[in-house]
Amino acid sequence: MTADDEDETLAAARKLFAGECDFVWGAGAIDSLPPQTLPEVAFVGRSNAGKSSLINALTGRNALARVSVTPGRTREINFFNLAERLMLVDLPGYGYAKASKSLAAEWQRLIFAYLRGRANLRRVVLLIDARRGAMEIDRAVMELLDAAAVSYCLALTKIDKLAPPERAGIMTDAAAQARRHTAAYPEIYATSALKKDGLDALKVHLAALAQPRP
Ligand SMILES: Nc1nc2c(ncn2[C@@H]2O[C@H](COP(=O)(O)OP(=O)(O)OP(=O)(O)O)[C@@H](O)[C@H]2O)c(=O)[nH]1
Ligand SMILES: [Mg+2]
Repeated sequence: MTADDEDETLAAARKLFAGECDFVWGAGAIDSLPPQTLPEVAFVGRSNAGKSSLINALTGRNALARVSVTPGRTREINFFNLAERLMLVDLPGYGYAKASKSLAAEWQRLIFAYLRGRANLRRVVLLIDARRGAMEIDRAVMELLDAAAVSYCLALTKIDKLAPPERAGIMTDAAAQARRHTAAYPEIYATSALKKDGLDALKVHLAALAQPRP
């Protein structure tokens, strides 16, 4: 790509994410998912990893997806229609220790069923809290995605909480994780929803999956 092409790609991606974005559906069970009308991108990760915050930051909204200091905020699979071109999907977090065992198991079943069975799911953004790195349950999700041949990219979140040298280390670790998994993209996105860092690269990655403009 020439520099001009790159500028154009970035401008188009920014424009897409600055467009209309509306909540269209919340599904609490696998049999209540909306029809598959648009390519979908799902934000997946441990409870409190920053999924809802990242969706808000990407779309420039403060309160599109509900964010909370209490983990376990997002309880349904929420669908946001971005400009009639891409569906952004906010999933409940997994690994929420304080949820009752049965509720945690139920959420996990719902999340895993969605990830395994959604034909128009084009990409998963697997969020990893940069302070914690990938944990056992993240690796289990990566294996599930590998097995289901759902391609995904890793996005580190809350990088504002780390000093630059620590960031470099966690990026190297994440890249090593990605290399070990067949369905993972090698590129790692380092983001801060708080400081609005690292959003452009992710917008470009996701905009490439959107339905072409009518
Ligand atoms: N410092 C900092 N805090 C963040 C960032 N992104 C999210 N947070 C905080 O992390 C907490 C969890 O954010 P959410 O976006 O609700 O996380 P989630 O992954 O959607 O959580 P669940 O829906 O419970 O699974 C909130 O207190 C956010 O304010 C970030 O980039 N930097
Ligand atoms: Mg959430």
